[in-house]
Amino acid sequence: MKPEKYLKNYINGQLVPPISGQSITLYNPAIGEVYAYAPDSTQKDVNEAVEAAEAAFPKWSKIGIKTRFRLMMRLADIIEQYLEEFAQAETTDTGKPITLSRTIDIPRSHSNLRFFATAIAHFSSEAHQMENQAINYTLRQPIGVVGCISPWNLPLYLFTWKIAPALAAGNCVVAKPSEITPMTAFLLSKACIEAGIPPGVLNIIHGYGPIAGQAIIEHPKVKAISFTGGTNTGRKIAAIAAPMFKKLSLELGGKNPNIIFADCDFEEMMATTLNSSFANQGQICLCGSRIFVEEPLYERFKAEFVKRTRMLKVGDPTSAITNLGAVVSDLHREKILSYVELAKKEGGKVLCGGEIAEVGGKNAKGYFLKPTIIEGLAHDCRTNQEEIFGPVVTIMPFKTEEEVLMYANSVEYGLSTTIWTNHISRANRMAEQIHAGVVWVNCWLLRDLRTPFGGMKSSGVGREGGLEALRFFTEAKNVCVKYM
Ligand code: TXE
Repeated sequence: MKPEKYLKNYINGQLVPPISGQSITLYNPAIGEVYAYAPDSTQKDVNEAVEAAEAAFPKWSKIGIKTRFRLMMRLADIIEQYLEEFAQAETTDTGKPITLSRTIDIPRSHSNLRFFATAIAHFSSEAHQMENQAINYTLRQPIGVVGCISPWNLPLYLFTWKIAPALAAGNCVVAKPSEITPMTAFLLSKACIEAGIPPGVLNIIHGYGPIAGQAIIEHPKVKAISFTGGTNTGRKIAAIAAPMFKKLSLELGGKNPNIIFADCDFEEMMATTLNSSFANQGQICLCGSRIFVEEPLYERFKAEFVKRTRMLKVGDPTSAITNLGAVVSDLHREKILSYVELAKKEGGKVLCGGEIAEVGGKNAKGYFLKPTIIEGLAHDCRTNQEEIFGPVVTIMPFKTEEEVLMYANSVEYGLSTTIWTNHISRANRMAEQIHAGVVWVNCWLLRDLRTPFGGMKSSGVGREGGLEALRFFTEAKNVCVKYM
């Protein structure tokens, strides 16, 4: 299960080069150098993948839950067996600390497959009786060929999060990982071959979003799209897919509030807040990037948070003691730094970080940034309204629940929120009024795969996770039988 220098598409059970013969250059963000090449696929490759998926669908959709379960569990076992190879590949591709790849990204990927392989066996549909007249029962049938498109921040984790429910429900899939981080999706292709996944059931196309990604969205035979990525991309995808009446699940950006009341468990909150601010270099759509602290706690929080942030180790992601690795690309680092400049112009004071982290040796040319805390900004300035998607957070004091609720809900996004308090009624009151699809009380990123997951407002449309994902990847058909 070794990474290769020249990645291939996985179509109809075969590893094949792109028809164009062109490739995309892949950089190791922690080294700042080219290390591999991915296929620069076009509509022609997508057409072949859709054709293969369409041909595989009749058999796969009728093969039976037990067989689908067995094959998906085998695929999960292979990922687990090669966990170290997958983890190393993920870290090379993304710049994230190896500890994260080993303990979160890859374990969650095989869990996704196991979870949905099992969930489908517990999936049921409804029946509605019309007294003395008729019985309605609802069939939940696989849709056919579906498209799954995922981003670069949690590559295999999010790729499998979409593919697993689609396959478990009996669909055939054409999937595209991010062109910035395609290596573990390529390894997944090899794992599929080893697991004996029937040809055409899963097809993995590599390529640029506006070319290969868009070809998947536009293809008339792709009936449903599950997408995670930027809000602007989601908007473009919706504009193409809506007039074709495709089913859409969009998991987009976030600008999540972290609301800290003075009565919280300080130690637990501090340790988790460091994590929710800077895990994966702040490149998780669920990171809490706006931190609101109740006034009596503000100064104590600020002093401790800055002190602990300064102690975080930025550096070689292959080292087990690194807290923050590299951000995903040079371009992305520029974008993040431009927001720090904007924050200063808007009157913000940089309490720590705000600049490139100089990491020497083999990492001298890598894309590192110091974790950054900014204070003194209004809740409605651009820095506090737009998604930065890096290791940058703002801190702001508040006096009342009403005030902080207004701040929290003032953005266009509505993905997740964290609330820190030991006051149970307040936690429930806040949770009810907050604009977010996911609310954590006294914790962060504690995920039960059975729960609905997704955002409101510009953070997306639809919910993934558990039965929601299985509902999304099936077509409901009601059958009404009259009593005679
Ligand atoms: O994402 P894109 P990018 C946010 C974050 C980041 C910004 C842009 O703020 O800075 O989005 O990141 C494919 N048709 N998030 O540019 O472009 C693309 O190839 C079909 C939040 O990397 O949205 C990739 O596979 N597909 C986020 C996927 O979409 C298209 C995670 C995501 O890429 C396409 C990542 C098109 N026209 C970034 N254009 C989260 N919510 O977790 C692109 N793609």
